[in-house]
Amino acid sequence: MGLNVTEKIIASHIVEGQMSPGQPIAIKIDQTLTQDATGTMAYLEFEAIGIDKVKTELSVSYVDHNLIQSDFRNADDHRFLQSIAARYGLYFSRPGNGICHQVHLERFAAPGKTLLGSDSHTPTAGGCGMLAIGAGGLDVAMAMAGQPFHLNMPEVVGVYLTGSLSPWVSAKDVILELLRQLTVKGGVGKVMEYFGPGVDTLSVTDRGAIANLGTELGATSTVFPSDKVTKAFLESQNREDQWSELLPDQDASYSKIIEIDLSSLEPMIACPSSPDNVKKVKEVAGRPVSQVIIGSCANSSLRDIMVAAKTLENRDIHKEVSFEINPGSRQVLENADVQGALKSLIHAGARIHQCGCLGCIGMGQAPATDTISLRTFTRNFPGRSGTKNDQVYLCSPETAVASAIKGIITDPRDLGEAPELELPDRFIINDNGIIPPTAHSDQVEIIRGPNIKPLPEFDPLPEDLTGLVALKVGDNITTDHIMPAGSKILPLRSNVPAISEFVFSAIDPSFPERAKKAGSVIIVGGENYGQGSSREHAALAPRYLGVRAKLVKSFARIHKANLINFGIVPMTFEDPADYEKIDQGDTLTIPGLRKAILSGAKTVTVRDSNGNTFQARLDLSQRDRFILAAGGLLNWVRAELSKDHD
Ligand code: MIC
Ligand code: SF4
Repeated sequence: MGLNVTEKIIASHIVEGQMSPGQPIAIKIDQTLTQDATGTMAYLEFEAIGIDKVKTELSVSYVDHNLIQSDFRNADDHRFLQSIAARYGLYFSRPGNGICHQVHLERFAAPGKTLLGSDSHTPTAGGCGMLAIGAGGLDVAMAMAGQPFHLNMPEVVGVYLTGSLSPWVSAKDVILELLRQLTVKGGVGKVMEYFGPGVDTLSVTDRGAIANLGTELGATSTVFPSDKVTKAFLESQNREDQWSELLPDQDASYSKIIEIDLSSLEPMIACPSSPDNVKKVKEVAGRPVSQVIIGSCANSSLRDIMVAAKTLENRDIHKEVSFEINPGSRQVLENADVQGALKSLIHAGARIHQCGCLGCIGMGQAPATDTISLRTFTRNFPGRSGTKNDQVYLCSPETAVASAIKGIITDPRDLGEAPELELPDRFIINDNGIIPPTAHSDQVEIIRGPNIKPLPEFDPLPEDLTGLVALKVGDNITTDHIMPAGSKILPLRSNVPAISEFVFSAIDPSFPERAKKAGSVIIVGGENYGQGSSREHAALAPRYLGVRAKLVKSFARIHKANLINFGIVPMTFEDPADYEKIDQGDTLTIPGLRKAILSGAKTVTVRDSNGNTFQARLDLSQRDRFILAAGGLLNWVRAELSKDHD
């Protein structure tokens, strides 16, 4: 039987296991990327593995998240990352050069390759026909050390596109419609693969925007074919030599097919405070807005900036609105300038910021109290913007600019005729923001600032586990709840003791103190626990505070992998109704947990302090079990390496 594109890429990279959905497999990783907020930890881990040089075809370290330098800490991290890149043979994308996913698509993405990135939106590169997956920093460190990436073989869902988008409707509306249909849990364990005649009508950056938000479906990745459109994109980037065709076989099959007629779509918007709370723009039109931002790895390509600039020719921004542009990369900014976009944006009253994540991760741009902020971003989880009780809506650049003009949420079709966009066949390319690997890397000295603390050491899993339920939470808890970001907390990413003081601070600021006092903690949660970011600090910092296990209804993929990497046992309720029996403050005991894990047991018996007993599932591969018993991946790898030397 024929293969789809995802299966073709996996088949050419598989080193362990069989391509049957749900089964553990391991794949070779060709490229890696890190960004600064996850990167400092990933490189500390890479150093701890003790390899002399990265072993991938290409590894890039980007600085795009922690751009505010309100003291020495972020600037020190940037210098550390630059020296690490020079020392270990990586490309280094300098602060201000752009958001990792936008720059990677422009300069490095290549059809048929695999990419592992320590950022959950790494699948953006799937717009260029590659299999790009987000993971925790430690998994990326292992990939840089030449180790394969372990995952469960995903199901491949086909999204069959027909027709073409109407004026004022764009790629963001396609993925918002899918989020409406499937929700933030709809893609767990799946790769979303797009095919059909409608695909030809989408540019690579349109495809990138769709692949980017596939992460919000919980999907492992999103994959587009590599076709004539991909070829033209690589030509425009002066990289035609990296093109190869990659199409599904005629008789390829998918586990399920979802059909979308692009012509039938209209402007969509995700309402507060989840990316799947999607409505038609016209259903919420008329609400006053105070801030509108075009940017983030979802929508900051040249096309997206040009939509705003062209729409604003001869129009002004509404006087109650702060309209802001965060260009995705310096390449976008430079080309937008040459196209005359800056003139039109500045004249209309836009605030133009540097290229980077900025307000998307709460690094500035927090909206005013009790006002609506419209953003072309990826996530509107509660409080992520930096403002308590925020009202953040996610939309396309078209809806954003129309609303900035009118001062109220506006269906862009109300503006009349859509602007004509002409994009260059060849972009102006200037890679002086990217420093390539150096020849004499072994002479490079690594520069460490005082805020960069060594990795904590963790002990192996005990025979029996007893832990206090120091926190019980509900469904769809995000990593922004577990380990918040923002300008105050992000500078602590290389200092685990300091950052751990903020674990669950948005939900319960007294959690860290209770956890430390208890010494051993089990967290109880609902469905889709740990959705969102790839940040391993959401596992590492709780582990530092004494969290040894989590018992929930279901997990999000990357968070579960991070828990295992840091020796926290992920368990799910055999009967979800048992969730109700446990209260915060109870103590849970799991006798013989270590033995059960090592013997491959699928379930364990949990006793609570009220005398109830129930079953918890251990959905783990053999490798996961060894890692958990060792107390985490680094402990396990070190032990394995020392065995090799014996
Ligand atoms: C995000 O969008 O939440 C982030 C910040 O890019 C994270 C990574 C991080 O927490 O550093 C992600 O998506 O993985
Ligand atoms: Fe940066 Fe936002 Fe994209 Fe995360 S989602 S990589 S914070 S722009």
